[in-house]
Amino acid sequence: EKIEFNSKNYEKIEFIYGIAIKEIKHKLEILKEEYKMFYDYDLIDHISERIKSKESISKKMTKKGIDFTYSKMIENINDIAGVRVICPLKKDIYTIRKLITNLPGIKILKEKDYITNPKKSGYSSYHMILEVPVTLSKNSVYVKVEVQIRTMAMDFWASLEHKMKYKNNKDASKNVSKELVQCAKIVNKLDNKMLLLNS
Ligand code: 0O2
Repeated sequence: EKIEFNSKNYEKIEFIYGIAIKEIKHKLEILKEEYKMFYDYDLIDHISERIKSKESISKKMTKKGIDFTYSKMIENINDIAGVRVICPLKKDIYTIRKLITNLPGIKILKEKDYITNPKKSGYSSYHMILEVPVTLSKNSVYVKVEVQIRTMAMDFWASLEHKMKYKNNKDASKNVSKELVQCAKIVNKLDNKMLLLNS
């Protein structure tokens, strides 16, 4: 059935995704504090979150050629809820990934390693699609959350590139894209150097 994309319905969906974000963010914050307290180590610099706007979701669904129903949205759009974990060093990414994998009750649906295989744009990050259990008064549901893990340097690149290009409908010039790929390579060199200096 085709459900109308009215804001009241979407508010309820947003509410559930919001709880899933809180659940996973809380667990990550505990790990951040534990590393600081017990190992005197800053594993995580900071964590940010966002819920995708309905405009952004419908744009993505149109692009993927999926017509809009709530069930199709929930099934096909993996990043309605997004959590970003920013860490100092490249090796921290894999530590965080492992810690997330070991979280009881959390299922891993999909992983994409754009660290080992950066995107053509130069984009580098580790993506995980999780299923987080949300307990409500009458039932429990699994909610998908996309976690993006990246270094501070990768985050610097991604936020600037996003502003300059990614969200822009008109394609950025070929030259700018090429320069951004070069910048991503420099960022990668910087991350590797910082890793060496810290070991
Ligand atoms: P926004 O504004 O961040 O929400 P999937 O169905 O999951 O297989 P999807 O969602 O295209 O397909 O997966 P992908 O490419 O692994 O991850 C998409 C998200 O990663 C994007 O979300 C961005 O946050 C980020 N991302 C991917 N490629 C790039 C890139 O080249 N540059 C930057 N800056 N970020 C990138 P959204 O929904 O596109 O945007």
